[in-house]
Amino acid sequence: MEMKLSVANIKSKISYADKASQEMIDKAIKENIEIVWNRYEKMQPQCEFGSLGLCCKNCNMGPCRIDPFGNGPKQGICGATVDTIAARNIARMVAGGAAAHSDHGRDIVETLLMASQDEKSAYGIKNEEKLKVMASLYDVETEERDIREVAGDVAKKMFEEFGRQEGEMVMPITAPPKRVKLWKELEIMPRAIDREVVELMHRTHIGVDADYKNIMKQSMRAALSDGWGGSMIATELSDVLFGLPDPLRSTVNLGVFDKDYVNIVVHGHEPTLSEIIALVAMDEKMTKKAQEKGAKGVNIGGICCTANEILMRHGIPVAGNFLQQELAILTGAIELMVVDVQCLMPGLKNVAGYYHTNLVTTSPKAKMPGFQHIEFHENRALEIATQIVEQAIENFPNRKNPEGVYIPSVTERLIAGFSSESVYKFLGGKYRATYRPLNDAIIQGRIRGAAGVVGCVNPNVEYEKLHIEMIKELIKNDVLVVSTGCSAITCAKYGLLQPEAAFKYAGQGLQEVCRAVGIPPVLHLGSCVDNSRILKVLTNVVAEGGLGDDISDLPVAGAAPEWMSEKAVSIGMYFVASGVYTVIGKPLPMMGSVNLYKYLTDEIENDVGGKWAFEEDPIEAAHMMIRHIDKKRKALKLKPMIYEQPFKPEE
Ligand code: SF4
Ligand code: MSK
Repeated sequence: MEMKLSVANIKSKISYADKASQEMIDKAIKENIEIVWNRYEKMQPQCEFGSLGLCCKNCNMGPCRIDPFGNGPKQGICGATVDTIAARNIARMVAGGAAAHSDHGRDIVETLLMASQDEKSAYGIKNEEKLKVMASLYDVETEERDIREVAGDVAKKMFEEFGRQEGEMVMPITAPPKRVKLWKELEIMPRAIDREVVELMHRTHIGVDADYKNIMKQSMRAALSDGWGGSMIATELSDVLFGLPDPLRSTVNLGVFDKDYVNIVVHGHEPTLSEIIALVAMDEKMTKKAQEKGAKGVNIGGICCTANEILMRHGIPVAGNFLQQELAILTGAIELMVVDVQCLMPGLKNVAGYYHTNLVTTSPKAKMPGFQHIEFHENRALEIATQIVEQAIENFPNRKNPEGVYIPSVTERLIAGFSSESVYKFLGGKYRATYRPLNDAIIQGRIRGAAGVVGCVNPNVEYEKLHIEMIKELIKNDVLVVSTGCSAITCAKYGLLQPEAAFKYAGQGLQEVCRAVGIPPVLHLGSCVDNSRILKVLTNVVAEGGLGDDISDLPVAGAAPEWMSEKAVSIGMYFVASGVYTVIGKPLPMMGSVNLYKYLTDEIENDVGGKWAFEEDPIEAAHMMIRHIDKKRKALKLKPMIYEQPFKPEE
């Protein structure tokens, strides 16, 4: 009975999903293998106190929960009100998200430092130009100096961004000057990443900050230290070490695996290991070894943001998004899945138990029961990557049921690899890199504005529907979409990252722009930390002129329709604090506090120019963004949209 109910509910959650996912979920149901959707079902009903942000366990007098409707307690044992408790809960989510992104950034700085000191390092400086831009920002001398020396000094200066005890962070001063001035006036200019996260944890300890607005103020400062700090450092230095992404073609979905090959999944977030694994897997020696074991070669497919990192720079196919990590193993064709940090489901162990798949953790920060641990050290990158690839090859003959291997023959073509720099080139034309044509297209009413649609996929909503329906509605209304993370992978699976998508789905104005420059209506800007690229694009648009002098003036909006991680809360908070109207699907877990709800969705706009909105219906959410974009267009006194009549897309 329980299983039947569960199957019906799961089916209702995946009816919109891509064919490959549907096939693999059916396989899991048929073979009675528990996956994330089953666990979600078993968890119902979920705790309402938690969902509404009314539960506190910040000290051992608690846990306490507030009863918003009945005659139950209205204060925690210490006297904390619903506003304090809900605000502290959101603040701690921001702290978790900012910490995760920024620790990723710190790892990349360490890699740069190591590359600068060790001539034999597997990592080099691929993008000297960008390193010099960073050097000039951090006051590092470059004239007549060895590039490694420069890299070493830049890395040391960037370390200060994490632990500086005096003054403010350097990276956020790259924001538009008016925005920086506002942050300083509001006292939310971040001072140092670790400091802001630590202070947020301090303030939310029992008996410290009980003023919900003051807690949100520090939440914004910590989030800004992520977006304009840790995440931006991760992006910029990944470009320095691994090269600036350039638009390229690739494919996506579980069909990227091949039953005749040794299949390795790289999953997680950091590019340091996956870059080298990709390199080793392409080595002819590895092909030979694979052939000795009866395979044709070695094949790599990525999941989550690790996938985005190696897609953006090498065009390595993407196997899937967050909710496809278990589905990949269900093919029975995965010899090894290697993970680093973030968005890794411990439940992978259960699925892998039915197959021959080796699960390998590599970060000392992320060990998991049932996973083999092969610790990754950047100074032995090649050796460790080789060990992992060889282990996968050795595992090829161990497929439990070679006849039962099933890989859905579903793939989709895509174009990825956009960056704030390549948007310059593309939209600016080949001869003069500038944002002028993009600004002009907005000013003239060909493009209505731009939207960043980013973030996770979540079993608590209809899988992928919210992303796709929202994005189609936006581009139909001439809104250019930029995307990152699992949202971008989702767009790829539905063909939205192909130039032809403009002719199928975009309004006439956007379609004309896409046709003129040969871009898709949705631009893949990279991984979760690469949301910092969106901040750069917005800054460049402001700098180009004609659309106001701050990010909050621009006809733009942001969204994370299926968000689930704490990182998404930090991302949302730094976009809001940067002046962006940000719509998420399910509300933040704080709806039990009317005051906090009012502040985050309304009053905060008076402070920072951006605000939150919650809307699960993707079409309505898209129209909320469009209405906001139109409001900004009106305030800028821009011309009406050129094509006012509803446009019939080409067949
Ligand atoms: Fe309860 Fe206050 Fe302790 Fe939270 S901090 S658990 S509200 S006593
Ligand atoms: S991987 S944080 S599920 S986007 Fe960056 Fe995807 Fe969300 Fe993880």
